[in-house]
Amino acid sequence: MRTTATKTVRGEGARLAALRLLLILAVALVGAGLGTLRAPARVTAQDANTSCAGEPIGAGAGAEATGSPAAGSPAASPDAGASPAAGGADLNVAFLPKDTTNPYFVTAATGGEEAAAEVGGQFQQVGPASANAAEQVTFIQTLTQQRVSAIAVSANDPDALAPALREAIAQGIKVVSYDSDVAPDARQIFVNQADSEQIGRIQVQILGRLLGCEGEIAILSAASTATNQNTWIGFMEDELAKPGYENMTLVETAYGDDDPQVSFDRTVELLTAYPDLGGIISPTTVGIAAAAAALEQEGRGGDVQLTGLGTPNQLREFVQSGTIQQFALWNPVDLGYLAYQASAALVAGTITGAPGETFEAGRLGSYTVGENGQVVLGPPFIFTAENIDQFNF
Ligand code: RAM
Repeated sequence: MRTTATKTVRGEGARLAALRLLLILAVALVGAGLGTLRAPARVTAQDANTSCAGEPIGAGAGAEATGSPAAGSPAASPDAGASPAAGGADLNVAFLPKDTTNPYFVTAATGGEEAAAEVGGQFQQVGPASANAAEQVTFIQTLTQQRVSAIAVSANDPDALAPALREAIAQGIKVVSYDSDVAPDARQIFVNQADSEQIGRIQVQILGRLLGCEGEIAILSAASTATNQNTWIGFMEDELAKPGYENMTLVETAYGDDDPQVSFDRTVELLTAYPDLGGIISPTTVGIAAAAAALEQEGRGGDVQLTGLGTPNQLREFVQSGTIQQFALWNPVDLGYLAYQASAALVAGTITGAPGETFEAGRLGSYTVGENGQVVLGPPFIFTAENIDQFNF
């Protein structure tokens, strides 16, 4: 019995050892497979944190690009540094996003609501159902007639909205632009999600690394008049002009109008027009999600590299399937929260929009108004397969 038992134990031991070996081999093979999936064939031995121009990725404007975009669904702290003077019946802030159906703005609105609850103000979000500047003008006029205390607007066009916003200011309404700026004399504060230069450059830096600094690339943007995307594209082109990008060529900038179907169609058209296309940058959460779906439908996921700006919730499936390896963003909840806090501070008279002024933005802490009335939320964050599951927005 003992012998048998010993044999059995030995036999099990051998089987276990064999299983362990198989497991190690399997892990190694899966690891190698994942490595292939995550690192496309064209990637060179380049340092993963260095751009094609030999600079640290995300560098510039004095901010680290790897800071966390904070909690996915931050819980409001009941006594988190509210601005008491700003609350009350007089504080009625209206958010006017590019469009109200875009999940990015729906998420940002939750931050606005959170701040409103903290400071005791009212919150409403109104706007067009699709990204449309003319319709935004009509909403501005209506809000002006309603005499809201502040309008926080993300502009589909910096100039088309300006006359109506100037009229609102003339009537004593405070105007904050957030996400996408308007002409500087048509608002008091611009709440920028991150440094525009850094946002623009980081997307080229990511794609350059994925492509080993060579190949044809295209940009799939939002509306052709969108202030934020056009500013970022300017910095993308500047980045591409640096030494190190000689073998990367921007073949076209297409516009999907922040419309999922139009963005999808533009992506398919790009694939047809440029059979050798190596990568696409889509600096819009709507565009990048639609482009990822189009790449997968066309069987080009993982073959044509895709990066840009997106929300973790919209891109999770595409990161899991390997169509997207890296993309950037900030926390839209915090953006909405900060836009509301800045509006409240303007209404309270704590700030006027002059450079150097400071105000308390609840759980986000203290902010200083910079040049040109700009308040910057924080650095952009790079999402990857490794960290995406930590975020829920
Ligand atoms: C879209 C909008 C928005 C932009 C994000 C990244 O949701 O165009 O303005 O900031 O993408």
